Amino acid sequence: MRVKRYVVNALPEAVSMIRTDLGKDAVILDSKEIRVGGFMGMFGKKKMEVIAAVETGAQKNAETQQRKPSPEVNAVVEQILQTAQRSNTAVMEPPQLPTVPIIEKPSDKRIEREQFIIDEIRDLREYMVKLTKQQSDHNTLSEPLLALKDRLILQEMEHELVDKLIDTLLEEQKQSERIFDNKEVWLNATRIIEGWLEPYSKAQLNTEVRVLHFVGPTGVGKTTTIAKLAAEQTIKLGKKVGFITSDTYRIAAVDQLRTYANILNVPLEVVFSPMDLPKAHKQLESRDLILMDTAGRNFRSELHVSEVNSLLQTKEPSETILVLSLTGKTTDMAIVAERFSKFGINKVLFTKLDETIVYGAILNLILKYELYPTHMASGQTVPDDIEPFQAKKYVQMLLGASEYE
Ligand SMILES: Nc1nc2c(ncn2[C@@H]2O[C@H](COP(=O)(O)OP(=O)(O)O)[C@@H](O)[C@H]2O)c(=O)[nH]1
Ligand SMILES: [Mg+2]
Repeated sequence: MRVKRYVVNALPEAVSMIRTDLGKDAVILDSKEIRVGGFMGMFGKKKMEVIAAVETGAQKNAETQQRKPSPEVNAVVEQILQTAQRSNTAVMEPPQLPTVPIIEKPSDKRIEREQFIIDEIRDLREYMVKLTKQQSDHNTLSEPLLALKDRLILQEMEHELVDKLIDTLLEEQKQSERIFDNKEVWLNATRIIEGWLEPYSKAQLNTEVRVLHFVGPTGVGKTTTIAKLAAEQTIKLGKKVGFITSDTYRIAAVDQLRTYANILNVPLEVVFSPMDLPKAHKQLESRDLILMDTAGRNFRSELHVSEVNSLLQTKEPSETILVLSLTGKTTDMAIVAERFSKFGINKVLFTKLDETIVYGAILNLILKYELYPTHMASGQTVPDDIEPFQAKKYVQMLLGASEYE
């Protein structure tokens, strides 16, 4: 085996030298960043040290010979190197070219190992493309746009949406033939996101509807929200409200709603199965508005979603509101939203905004599942800690500091 060491500025430089010196069969055994010159190891110039090798004829026949990568592997590596060359990112480590002991006849094990290597290289390639994208963001995005992008990613706004926003801003910037400063980026981003939310921003409770159902996972705040809304409807609007609860899995759950019912002087009906519903509605015939509480279940299971849905069938116009807490995990919230949206539920109420500083999930869910947000709840106090959803206020929370307004 012939081994040669190269000290270059960037990896692509070494690749062409290796090709010329050692031929196309050469492989890179190692590469690392080093410093050349300088004083006691400091202030040196950054360089890359690349060790390459090529097998000699004699060794090729030996039993323990190292096999060079397959053509597929080589093709992928070639692509990676081209990507690196294009992006001029000298510091990117190349994937280590694999050397695998040869086995005389192709065996399952060998195929498996080869597949493993191909997968590894594919992963590396994806990682490199991502790095290149980040690098190119840093090259092409202005400081204010980069800061906005970083913030929105921390806010867990979906990457696709972040990219769409940044692309729109870049386009607007191009048309105005100048670079937006912080204030302009903030104001334009506000306008664009408010525009996205515009179709969903008039989702107050439908006053035509007499029955409102509240569904959602355990502990998100359904019962508390019902109490808050009931207080608003009775005290502020003078409406006659009635409660129904089907949350009979926990005794305490009924007691919790009963306590609010007593305080607000609202009649409460408890139903154990869909069969009890007509009677409950009959009892509450004279009420202007009926708020129905349901049990939180594992709504990642479609069965539970359809079960709760069967409880919500009423003869008269009704509306179902999905309650989601912002303290939930974004992915869990998305699964629940998707399940319920399949059943035609399109209203959502977000709770516990007071317990987080990450608000991206609201935007993601509204846009992805076409959900109309009715309210935002930010605290445990009944009845004060709830307000109708306001896109403007929400976008300010998402984008942070409103000092530019
Ligand atoms: N911090 C905060 N806590 C809330 C909010 N809404 C409800 N909670 C609390 O969350 C807990 C569960 O609420 P509950 O109404 O019983 O949830 P349910 O299981 O969905 O009916 C209670 O301790 C509530 O006081 C909110 O907006 N913010
Ligand atoms: Mg409850």
